[in-house]
Amino acid sequence: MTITITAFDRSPDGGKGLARDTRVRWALEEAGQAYDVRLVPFEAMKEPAHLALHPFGQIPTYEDGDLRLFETGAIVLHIAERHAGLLPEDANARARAIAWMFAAVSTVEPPILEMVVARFLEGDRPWTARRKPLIAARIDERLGQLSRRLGDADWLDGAFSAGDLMMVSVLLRLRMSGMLEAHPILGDYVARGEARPAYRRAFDAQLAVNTR
Ligand code: GTB
Repeated sequence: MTITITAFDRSPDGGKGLARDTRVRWALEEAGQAYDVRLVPFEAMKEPAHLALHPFGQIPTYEDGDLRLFETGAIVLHIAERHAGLLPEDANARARAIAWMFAAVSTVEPPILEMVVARFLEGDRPWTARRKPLIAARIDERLGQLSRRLGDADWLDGAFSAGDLMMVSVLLRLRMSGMLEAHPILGDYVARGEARPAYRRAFDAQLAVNTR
């Protein structure tokens, strides 16, 4: 049975790899799993067939035999639990790697998403100009904390894990903003993630779709 994921028919980022199917592609590449991709036009994401897979009408989704999953973190965790290479064998180290996955999406990413909303959805609202510096400060505080924890290590807790995959993916959303430049430790960390052959394969695959 081949794994099938969904992705934007055409990502709004034009192939910069920021849509979340890249995270799932990356996990599948790290795990050495072949997969198919079903491309979903935006309107189709809101129709019953896709809503049956994803209650919020979004991508990515994941199908493997009888299993249908949504939520990127849950999908990456599922892949990591079933295949070697993304979670340590040791139970405590495994729990810590999973904690970093949650930290990526529930502690580091939320202020980054607030900035996305302020810039792209509320850019014309009267409060946005005053709000943006507040959000930027919240992002920067998280980056400082993360940078201090990472220090001179290559990865967040020992060997590369699904926690790093999720954290690097979240930080990549900041690249265009220039906010990573004040945190060279994190810039180098993101570069290490991007240099992984599995990431390159995932990135190139989504780029091919979005530049066809
Ligand atoms: N919590 C869910 C998860 O982690 O899976 C969030 C999924 C999600 O936000 N999906 C987005 C989506 O389907 C695509 S990835 N949006 C359509 C909709 O909600 O109607 C988020 C995303 C979109 C675009 C860019 N970009 O253009 O740079 C980056 C990230």
